[in-house]
Amino acid sequence: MALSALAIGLSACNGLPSYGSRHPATTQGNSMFNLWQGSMTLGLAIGIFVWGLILYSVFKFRKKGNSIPSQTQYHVPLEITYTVIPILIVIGLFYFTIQSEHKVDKIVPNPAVKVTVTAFQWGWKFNYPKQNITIATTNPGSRPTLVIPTKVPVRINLVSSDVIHSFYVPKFLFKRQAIPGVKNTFDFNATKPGTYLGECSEFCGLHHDNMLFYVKAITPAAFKVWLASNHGKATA
Ligand SMILES: [Cu+2]
Repeated sequence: MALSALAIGLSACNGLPSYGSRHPATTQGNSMFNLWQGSMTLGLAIGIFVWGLILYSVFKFRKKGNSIPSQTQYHVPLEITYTVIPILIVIGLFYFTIQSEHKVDKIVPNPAVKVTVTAFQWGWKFNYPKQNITIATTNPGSRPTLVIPTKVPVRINLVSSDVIHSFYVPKFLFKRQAIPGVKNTFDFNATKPGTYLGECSEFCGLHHDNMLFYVKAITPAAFKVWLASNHGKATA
């Protein structure tokens, strides 16, 4: 527990390797990224310890003759120790996972902008109801852009108009299903300006692979200008 707390606590200051993960572009993604770094570091530390013990035993206790070596089974304190330690590790990992999950699923009362994202066969529609802006896939394979401000919370209400799709932005380390008849709500805070590729990650029919889109994060000031110049527009 102390070890997992240490590993996951350490990862918050980002001195640990990424272990093959993308570096996320949202605060919610950062929380998952830190959990991943901490869990991987802890797993690696335990792995090294166990491999060390195995190698030590292999060399130290090689067959040295025909006498039966000392028998150490039913060593109760040892058995209790190696039952309790893994339980504490699992409790530690569970605790940090729940914490991260709460951060990712947290809905703020007043998001800076609300967007209704509709997935359909085979494309996306991004609607900003308050500003009356709609951006959607027009011809098959065109990639609409979801424009969002950085730093502030963005609310997404995700729906589907036909079958199950999945909203996936790899750089956000985030994926959520769009289910007909269900509204899935989540927030994200983009940390820096950039354009990130998004995709549908639920096989939803023949042209599933056409369901690509972009998320473009711009500064709040630039976003204000963008909203004003696109007010009332429906574009592709
Ligand atoms: Cu789809």
